[in-house]
Amino acid sequence: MKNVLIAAVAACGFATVSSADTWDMPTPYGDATFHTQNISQFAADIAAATDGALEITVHSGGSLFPHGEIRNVVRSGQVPIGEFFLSRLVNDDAAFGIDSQPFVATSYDDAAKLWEAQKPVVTELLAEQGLVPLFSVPWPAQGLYTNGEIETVEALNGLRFRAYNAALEEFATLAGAAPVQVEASDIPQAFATGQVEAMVTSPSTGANSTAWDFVTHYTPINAWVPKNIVVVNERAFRRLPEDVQTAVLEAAAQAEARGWEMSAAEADAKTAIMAENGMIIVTPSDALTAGLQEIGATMLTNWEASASDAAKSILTTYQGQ
Ligand code: PCA
Repeated sequence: MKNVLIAAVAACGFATVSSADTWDMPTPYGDATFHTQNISQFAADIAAATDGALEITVHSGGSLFPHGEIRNVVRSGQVPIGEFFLSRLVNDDAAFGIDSQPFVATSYDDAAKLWEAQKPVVTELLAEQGLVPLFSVPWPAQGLYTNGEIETVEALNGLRFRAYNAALEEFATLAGAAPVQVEASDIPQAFATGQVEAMVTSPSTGANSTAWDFVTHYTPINAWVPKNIVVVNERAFRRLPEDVQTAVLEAAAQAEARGWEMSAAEADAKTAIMAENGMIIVTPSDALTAGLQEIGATMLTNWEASASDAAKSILTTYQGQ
């Protein structure tokens, strides 16, 4: 059996089992999250394609490093690979944050076009940090979770509002709400303890956090389609045998395509689960949409004011498509 294995490994041209690499991969979201499931498949695909020459151990839900540290530990080489919410890097450069600006790209088609325009700029910025992007996958469009129907932006005034990045904090503030940063896995507890009373997130995160236990209404404002990204430490990547590098890049391309499909399937399926559990799904009123668009316009002006020429070129490329 052992001989057969060695022969098979040798036949594939991959490094022998004794020189196999094991990579720890921190991710921020839980095992029930489709992003995590997609990453588990990515890891399994690499293990299979390399006959175990590279094994990736996924540490989900912030269990190895908290979300806010994942980029830094990949950058420093403490771990070779990791996942995070791309627009969390907006303080480094506005280019990272364009997918979290309201009403810039609200459909998957537009989100794909935006990623096409954003990717080269982001790739260059990450290269300055010794990081290589492997793949990026969007969440379903972001909607509003509240107790009672929200017919105008004014109805959000004074609410304690869960936020997951700087853009959402700005959004909540412009709506007159009080933003509180809470990680996805802490959402149920934050509502249960009264720390927050409203939020904007995808139907995936809404259903996974059993939103029906703490809010009555879901309004699919579908205002933006933000992405997660998986990055690898460049030095760690270059140390891999060339055929293993190729296998990683192939698995990454598959994971990106599969992830976008999983995301699209989730949008309706998870909204249906929320309705089955008694949540009222409300079509946004014209007044609410107009108010939110006004907030979006202000935010985009602010974003442009903080953006480099390269970051601004993302918007012009995207809008010219
Ligand atoms: N879920 C994550 C990020 C965006 C989303 O849909 C969250 O709520 O933290």
